[in-house]
Amino acid sequence: MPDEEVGWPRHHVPLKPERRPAAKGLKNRYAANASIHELAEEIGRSYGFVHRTLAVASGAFWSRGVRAKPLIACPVVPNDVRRSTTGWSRRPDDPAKTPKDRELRVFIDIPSELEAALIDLPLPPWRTDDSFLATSTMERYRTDLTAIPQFEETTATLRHALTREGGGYAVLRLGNLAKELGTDNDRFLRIATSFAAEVAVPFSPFPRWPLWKDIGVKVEKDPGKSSGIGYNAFHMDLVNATLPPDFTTLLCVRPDPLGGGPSILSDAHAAAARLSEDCQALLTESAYHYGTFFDLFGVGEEYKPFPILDGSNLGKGFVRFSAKMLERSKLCPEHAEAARELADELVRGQVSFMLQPGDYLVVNQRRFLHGREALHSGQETVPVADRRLLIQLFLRAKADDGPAM
Ligand SMILES: O=C(O)CCC(=O)C(=O)O
Ligand SMILES: [Fe+2]
Repeated sequence: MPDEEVGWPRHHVPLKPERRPAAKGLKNRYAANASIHELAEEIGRSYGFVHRTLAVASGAFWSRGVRAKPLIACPVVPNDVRRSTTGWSRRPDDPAKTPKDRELRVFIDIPSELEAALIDLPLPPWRTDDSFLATSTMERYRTDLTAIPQFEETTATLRHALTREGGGYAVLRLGNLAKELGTDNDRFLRIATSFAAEVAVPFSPFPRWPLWKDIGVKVEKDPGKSSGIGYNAFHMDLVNATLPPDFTTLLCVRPDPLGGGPSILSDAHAAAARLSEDCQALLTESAYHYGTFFDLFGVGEEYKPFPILDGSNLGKGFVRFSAKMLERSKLCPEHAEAARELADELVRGQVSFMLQPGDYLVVNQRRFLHGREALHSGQETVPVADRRLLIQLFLRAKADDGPAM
């Protein structure tokens, strides 16, 4: 493999400042075990280009087997890799791209022809059935949307990004639709819901809440929790349920106007695989707990205590973890230490990017854990109506999708 052993550049020309965030993103993906070939395919550039960029960005390479250890945590890439540099991404309908290129994309643009058709599409309101999107709505949306050219290709790209080997998250860029229709417009939300429904079945675990739940900014809340202003550490949503949502999805209505709060993602299985066997063994013990469980629907029972790793199914299934337990749950010292090592590995392998208005982040909770860097200081000076706002929707895998998804 050409990317197994790579030379150590001794002298290098510093990267131009505008290239640095993108280069850091590549470096993080490489650290998270993506190969140079995969990275080249994802961003639509050559192997040599990625190789040179990584060489200049890190000054060194490690062979894939040993490189985890020398990595320095790179907590923030302040800008979205693809948005911050022009020429790094090509649209999915770019005829110059091969089908393979198209399928390896994590940031997925909506082809302009599809965008135009969606803006005019009169999708009907949805119905729910016991907190799940009704089958009749799923079928109706599917019929209306699959009639539009490029819809099926785009949703296939999305599903592939979420389930391919090493994959597990994607950002569908609905920004133009959001600008055109407005994010508080029912039709915009129906379009987002129809994309979600092509991945899995939308549902709300909170019986009295609507399908989409607001995540705003509350200065008075525990800063490390949802809608708090601080660092929201790596976690899976509803970690203490026997059946957490298979996917968690976050649609950005407004980023932090002060410029903070990049999203962070990390491959949970890759992080666990870098731990020692002793540490992994501790994580397979039912010694962990986090949070409360109250009035939830469609996510099974409360799970307490739970193992972080499924010992009978290592490398698959949920890595049932929230780094928030390190500060908020009482754990015995050796189990706490193993959990801390996992949290460190997640940070070492993380990618980060800033969600822009209309960006729709979809995370396969069986593969990746998510979180968010702190918002910028000074949130109390921002009027509530101008603060960062995401809306969240959970998805349950369709029965025929199998456990590996
Ligand atoms: O604010 C974010 O970007 C993530 C929020 C989150 O993960 C949560 O509320 O569970
Ligand atoms: Fe979350």
